[in-house]
Amino acid sequence: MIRLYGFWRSAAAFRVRIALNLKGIAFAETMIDLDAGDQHLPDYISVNPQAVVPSLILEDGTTLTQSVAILEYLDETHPAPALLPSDAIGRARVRALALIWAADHHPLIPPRIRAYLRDTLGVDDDGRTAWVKHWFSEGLRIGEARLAHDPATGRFCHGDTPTIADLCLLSQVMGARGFKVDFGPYPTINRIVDACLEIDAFNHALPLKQPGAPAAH
Ligand SMILES: N[C@@H](CCC(=O)N[C@@H](CS)C(=O)NCC(=O)O)C(=O)O
Repeated sequence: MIRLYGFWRSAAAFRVRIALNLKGIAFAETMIDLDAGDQHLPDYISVNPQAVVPSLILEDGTTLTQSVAILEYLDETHPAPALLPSDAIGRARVRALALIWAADHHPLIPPRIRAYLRDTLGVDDDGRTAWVKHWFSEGLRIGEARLAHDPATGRFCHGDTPTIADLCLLSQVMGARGFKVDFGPYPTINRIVDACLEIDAFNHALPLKQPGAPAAH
């Protein structure tokens, strides 16, 4: 069976979990405790030398890394339901939206970044929280501006079926909620998130529903 290396709180693993669920692909998940630093243990480094989750181990033993590359692989090998539009312009729009969150904003907030702010730059708790909330809010502000008045936006980020843009949006939104970011200014995003969470594949993949998550948040 396919094995996902993830962590309950990991935004990048969350994206992959949603895609596996949407496509009905059976998988087992091994949780790498990022709070305990288990991503740096030799056993995991031998899986993913970058010391991050997710990693996806295919049935033939091939290891895939980088969540967006994994999403594209899953979409190519399991085409239904499609997570990318059938037209090139649509695919470019969806990838551009996905990369706002997965490439421009998520990389500013993971544990290794916060550890560097604390240990090397001496940024205190309040400063690190302000940093994280700022970059979450920026990703949401830019996403809202891109989505709100674009006729290509539908029930979801692109049209009326979920795409990889929605997976990347949801992963940022759940992290931002954890940091109590104000969602008032983002009505289009709130509407899309509600639509996603009506789908079991999204719901069952939620960070707080994974083993190891705190019972109440
Ligand atoms: N671009 C990578 C990001 C991977 C990443 O940063 N994962 C985080 C969890 S969401 C992680 O494992 N962080 C460990 C650390 O920062 O030490 C992807 O999309 O897969």
